[in-house]
Amino acid sequence: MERTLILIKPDGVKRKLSGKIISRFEEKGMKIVALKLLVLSKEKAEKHYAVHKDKPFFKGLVSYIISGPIVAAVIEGTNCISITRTLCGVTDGAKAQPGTIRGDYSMGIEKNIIHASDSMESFEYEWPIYFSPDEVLEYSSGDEELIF
Ligand code: FUP
Repeated sequence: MERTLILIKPDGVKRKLSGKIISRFEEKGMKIVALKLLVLSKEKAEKHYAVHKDKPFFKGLVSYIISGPIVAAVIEGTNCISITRTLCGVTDGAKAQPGTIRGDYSMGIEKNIIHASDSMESFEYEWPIYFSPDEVLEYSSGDEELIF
């Protein structure tokens, strides 16, 4: 089954939206297989966003993502990478469709509430920044045939 990494960013946690956001993925049918609240180190933040290291927004992005607690989760479900991205909406909250997480909760491009891996390669690169293998669980929720 496909997996993806989501991060509820410091604005989402401080605005107390974590429960609502996690519910969206659960209600859609995805299963949480790893979950934690943490403050990211600068080194890990720079590793996560290494692909953007030459961009003008890199410094601000790193200082924002380490500015407070984040919720990290690995969620699982058929095609969950693309479905999760659809539920998040486009990067800029000002342009994201209503009904998406960013469309409903974000007004801008930096404080855009949530991160979700954009590909299998990104997921494989990102998840070990947040979890050790024994923190990512295998279990059956028992409702798979009702959802997929
Ligand atoms: P996404 O995959 O939707 O998270 O978007 P990107 O990988 O393109 O960007 C990663 C993060 O960089 C975004 F969540 C917000 C931030 N960003 C800016 O702050 N300014 C920009 O112009 C583009 C992205």
